Amino acid sequence: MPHADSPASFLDTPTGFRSWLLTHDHKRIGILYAIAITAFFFVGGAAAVLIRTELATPQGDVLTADGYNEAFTVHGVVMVWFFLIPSIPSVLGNILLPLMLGARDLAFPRLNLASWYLYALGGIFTIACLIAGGADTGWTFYTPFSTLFSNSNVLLVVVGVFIVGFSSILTGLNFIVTIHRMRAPGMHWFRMPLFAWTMYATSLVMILATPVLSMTLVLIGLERVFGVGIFDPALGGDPLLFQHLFWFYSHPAVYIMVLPAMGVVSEIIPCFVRKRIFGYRFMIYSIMAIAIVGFFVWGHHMFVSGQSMYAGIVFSLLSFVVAIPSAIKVFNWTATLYKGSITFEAPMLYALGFVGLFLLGGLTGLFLAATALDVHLTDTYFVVAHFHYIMVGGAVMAYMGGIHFWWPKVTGRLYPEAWARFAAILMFFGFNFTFLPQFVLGFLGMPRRYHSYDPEFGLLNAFSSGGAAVLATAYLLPLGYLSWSLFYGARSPANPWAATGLEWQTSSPPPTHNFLETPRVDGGPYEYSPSQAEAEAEARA
Ligand code: HEM
Ligand SMILES: [Cu+2]
Repeated sequence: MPHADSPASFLDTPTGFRSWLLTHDHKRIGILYAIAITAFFFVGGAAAVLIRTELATPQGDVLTADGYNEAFTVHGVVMVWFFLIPSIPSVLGNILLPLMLGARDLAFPRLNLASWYLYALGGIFTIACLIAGGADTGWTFYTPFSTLFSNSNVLLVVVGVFIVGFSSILTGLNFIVTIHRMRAPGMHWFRMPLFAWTMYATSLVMILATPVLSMTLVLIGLERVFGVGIFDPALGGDPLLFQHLFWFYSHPAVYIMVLPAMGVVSEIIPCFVRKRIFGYRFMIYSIMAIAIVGFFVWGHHMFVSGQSMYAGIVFSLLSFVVAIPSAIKVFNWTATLYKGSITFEAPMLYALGFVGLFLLGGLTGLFLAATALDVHLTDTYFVVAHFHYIMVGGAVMAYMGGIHFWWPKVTGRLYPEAWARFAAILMFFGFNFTFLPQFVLGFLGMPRRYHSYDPEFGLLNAFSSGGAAVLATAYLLPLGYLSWSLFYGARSPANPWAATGLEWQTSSPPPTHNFLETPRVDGGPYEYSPSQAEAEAEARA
């Protein structure tokens, strides 16, 4: 309830540049992340524009072959490590987790600030690699290419990714301790919002898997600089070892990207349906199952690598198993809609977009998990389409939904709703326009990572590039109207959506320590009622 003597917001005090760069406030650190991550999104986006411009026609006429390799390497490295992995946890998680738990900050505020500086330092190394001329290994740094053949800039980007990994580990540690130790009185485990649960599961993956990646990157450095034989057969090493180590991290990492997205969607849907989420406990079991089983499926990236056929069969089966909890979640979101009082505000449009696109991404993942089919589809555009449906259609959609949903909470301002709905719809169409043709292209046999291609693939690629232009426009729109709303948007009440989470019980924007009095919790997280929905509908009529 905002009133005249409502406390000063975290945005207003203290003032000055230094107070931001040395802040210990989780909300301010979240905003620092948001700024850095948005910058990287546009760096990665610029590379995507280059890629799609080159692929608009079959001839390799825009970039050289090497230039193209560098473009997709920057694109992948930046989008995965500097945008998607940190995005939801570091921005929304940082800002919301303490608020949702009724805490005054994270458990280790200084460590939290250190994580941001590590992120920035890793980013500097990566940009330095770009300025030095770029690397061309792809975001996966496969050996022996990265150790024997690529140029030495690959070391700069490997160091950058190594450093940003520590940012991830420290954030995970911080979240886990916060969730264990700092929940408000009455908030027991099965009263936590699902977003907090996904932060918990994601943090576990971050601290268990990321060190494996860090170690692998160190080994690349050792081989490249000192000639220690780890991956190079001539020195007694094994190149496949790299793929095992890399995917042991990187498959769980796709759940670092998508679990938080599921958390965001689980907050948005009940709010705009005015119903409790369907199957709350099953949602939690599914979240944990995904996080755990996700550690045992990495070999599905290696079906054609020459790994043993029996290993292939086991990895295939386990990959089907990991789809079950994801399917449960899709079912539960859908069941939440059933007989709900649904309204289509912008965050809800993004959330619904997520459910549909994630479903398509997940189902095509099953195609790829079938070993016989994967021999045909691996390293084709089918794979590119598949992971973009998960990572962009899924995770980026949810991130955008979350930014809109909590924008009034963090900034104290409302954004222009009509523009926001228009951008959400444009993004959905632009996305499908770009990536749906790529399923067909891959199925017809177009391989990924070539800068020119057979003219028979021309039409579908032209579609895809056209769609990319639409999608790029859709991504620029929120940048415009959200910045506008910072200065000219109407003031938001504390709880503009009439949502139930603890974060909505404090003023918008919240005071530095979040709550004037520690909140007490005596019920579940989604106590929306049908009678409330009816009253609202009457008020609107
Ligand atoms: C957050 C958003 C995104 C993420 C996380 C992402 C991630 C990735 C990754 C990991 C790759 C693999 C790179 C490689 O081949 O090694 C890739 C490839 C690609 N991405 Fe994205 N991407 C995103 C957005 C976009 C957008 C908006 C477009 C188009 C406008 C796009 C177009 C492409 C294309 C064409 C390739 C294929 C490059 C090739 O293999 O020839 N991506 N992306
Ligand atoms: Cu995988």
